[in-house]
Amino acid sequence: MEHSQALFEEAKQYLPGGVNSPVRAFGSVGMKPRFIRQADGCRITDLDGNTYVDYVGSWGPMILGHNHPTVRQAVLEAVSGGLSFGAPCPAEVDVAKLMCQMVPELQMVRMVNSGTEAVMSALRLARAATGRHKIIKFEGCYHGHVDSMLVKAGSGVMTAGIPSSSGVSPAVTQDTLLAVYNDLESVEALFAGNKGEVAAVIVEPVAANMGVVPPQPGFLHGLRALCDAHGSLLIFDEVITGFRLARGGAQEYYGVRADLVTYGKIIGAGMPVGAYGGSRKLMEQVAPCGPVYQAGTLSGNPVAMAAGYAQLSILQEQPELYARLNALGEKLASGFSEIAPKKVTVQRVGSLVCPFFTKSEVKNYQDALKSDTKAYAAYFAKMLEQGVYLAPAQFEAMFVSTAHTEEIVGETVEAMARSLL
Ligand code: KE4
Repeated sequence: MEHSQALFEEAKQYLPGGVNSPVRAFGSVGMKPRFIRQADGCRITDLDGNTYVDYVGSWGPMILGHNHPTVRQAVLEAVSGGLSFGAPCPAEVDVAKLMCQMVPELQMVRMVNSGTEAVMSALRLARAATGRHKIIKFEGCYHGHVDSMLVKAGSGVMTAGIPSSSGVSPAVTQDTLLAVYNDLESVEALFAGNKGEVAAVIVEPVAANMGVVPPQPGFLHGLRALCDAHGSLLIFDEVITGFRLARGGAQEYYGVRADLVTYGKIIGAGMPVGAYGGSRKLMEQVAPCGPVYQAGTLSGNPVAMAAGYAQLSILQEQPELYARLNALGEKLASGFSEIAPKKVTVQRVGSLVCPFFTKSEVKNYQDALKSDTKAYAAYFAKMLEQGVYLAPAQFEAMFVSTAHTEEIVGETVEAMARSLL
């Protein structure tokens, strides 16, 4: 581990915390990060030659596993034609069209370069479309580092224990209203207290940034009804759930229609891609056909589009992969539940799994905060020692891929049992 350690010291000279995204620094588990040299299938290898079964999967994009031959080939072919044109290219139309085929509710999308950019743009469009300013979000949900969303956000913000980031102007967050996940009454109260002012409700249809917190029955349908009743838009942030829960994402999985959806991760297959989309009526308000300005030098980049198209095409052509993915998720979660002591509550939706180190069900941010993050850190360290690479933070998800096998998941459960001894 000396190579990673040495490089981490050097990295800290040039990169804040030695990383380009906070959660990677292993701060929450009190360890030093492994620098990864390569990845293949469900495994990653660090600079010191240690190989791990990977349940981070680059935080979601690697649904087919790392270095998938079809995705790799598509990228190599695209690269030979040039990296970026700053002009329309066929690949971006291919991806947009395929996304709209896979998600029936989607009529039009705009490509951007990250989930954060997708959220930022969707919020702007929602405000323009409704002429309203206020946004309802949920404690513990993470929507990227958009200023107005860094209020009681999940993921790295929650891990760092900073309820919201410094440097965010109060003028920006004054229009952000906070509700409690899985609590429709808290949403109703905000609507009642801000009549005619709420542009949109933005929600992770499965909250996967405070660990994995499923929507309670009726919660998402209830949000749909409240938005309809108050003339507000419903935004599903599907940066994690999009094309993971089903080809049609959470809208298909739960049978609830959102007005706008944000995407990231899987649609880039590991390359920097985000997108937002919805009805043609809404999306045609975006420049250049409408007054909502949004732009990006590398948006729709031909190489990134080639990667995303290759991965999405496999998911579109082989829907049976979802049954396999979800069965692996079930095996992992049920296996862990069987061995987990009373102090661990395992929660799962599809191929998203999270062992919470707390004894009761986690339905919202306050429940999640009861987790014993020190116990999680000890579990993380023991799993890493056994060659299993997990999210270095309690408030994240385990991501299963189609490159994991029944056997590998079984071995992971055995490693979990040993880690809890
Ligand atoms: P990016 O800007 O990181 O591409 O996407 C932001 C984002 C938006 N919405 C949801 C639901 C997300 O989960 C994310 C990003 N997810 C985290 C993992 N919890 C990214 C990992 C990181 O921050 O390093």
